[in-house]
Amino acid sequence: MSGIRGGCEEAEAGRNRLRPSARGPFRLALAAVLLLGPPGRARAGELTGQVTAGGHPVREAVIFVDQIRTGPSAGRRLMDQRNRTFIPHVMAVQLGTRVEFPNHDTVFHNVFSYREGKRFDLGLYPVGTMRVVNFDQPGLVRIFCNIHSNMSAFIWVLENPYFAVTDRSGRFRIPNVPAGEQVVRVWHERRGTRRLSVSVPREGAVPLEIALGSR
Ligand SMILES: [Cu+2]
Repeated sequence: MSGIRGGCEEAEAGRNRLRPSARGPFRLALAAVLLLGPPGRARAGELTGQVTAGGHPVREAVIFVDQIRTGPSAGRRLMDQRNRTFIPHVMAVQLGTRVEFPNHDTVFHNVFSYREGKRFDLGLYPVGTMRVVNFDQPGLVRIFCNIHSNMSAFIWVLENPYFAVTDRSGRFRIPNVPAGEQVVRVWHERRGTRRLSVSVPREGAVPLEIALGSR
């Protein structure tokens, strides 16, 4: 928005030099298009690619743009409990997102997080009911169940919306990343982390092939 405003001021200045005429508004619009590109198109690129380890695709890796803070989200997401498993196992959310933890299982669970990031303990709650957590602190949250020690999940709470979790084939796509030099971080539960510097163009996609440790 501010970029477009700035462009109009430049176009206005140009118009003054060109002498006002009946075609002024058209020239102004043309100048704005030449300066800024078509209206509504942000100065942002897209990160796409694949995360691999030892030549194999890595699913459930989190890719995110670091060091950009946008406002918090008012969004809601869901982490289900079925068959003594958290679904999904890995999630990334924007700061301020409320995550629902419904119990759709046949047994009680007691969901908690006690280490870094958001800490909470939802207590025991019956099948068919739900608890909600507001993720209002950035960072990685490790989630467990007090009753079932093999249950675990991870939620990355991020300060901007530029993130993705890789799919089954290790692929990801992050649209609308602000142009410029950006720090991109990659995390996987067992394959470790990577940190890259990526030059994001004002338009178009940057293909990334990211290899993690093959342990
Ligand atoms: Cu449980």
